[in-house]
Amino acid sequence: MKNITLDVKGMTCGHCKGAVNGALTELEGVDNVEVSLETGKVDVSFDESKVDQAKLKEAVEEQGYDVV
Ligand code: 9UX
Repeated sequence: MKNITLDVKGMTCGHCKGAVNGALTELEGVDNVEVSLETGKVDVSFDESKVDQAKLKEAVEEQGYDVV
């Protein structure tokens, strides 16, 4: 299991948080997601044999947010 933190721009309300959380959680191999609206940080723990950082970034971007 690997832990990373994505720096996400543009999340300001609870729906943003839910959208990002849901998009990541539904990915195969994602174990845990923690979204902070205050800091824009999204902690993700995932199985490296099933998913990678690029996929996680893509899933967040598909929801309409920029990942730094
Ligand atoms: Mo809330 Mo987020 O109205 O893009 S869903 S700010």
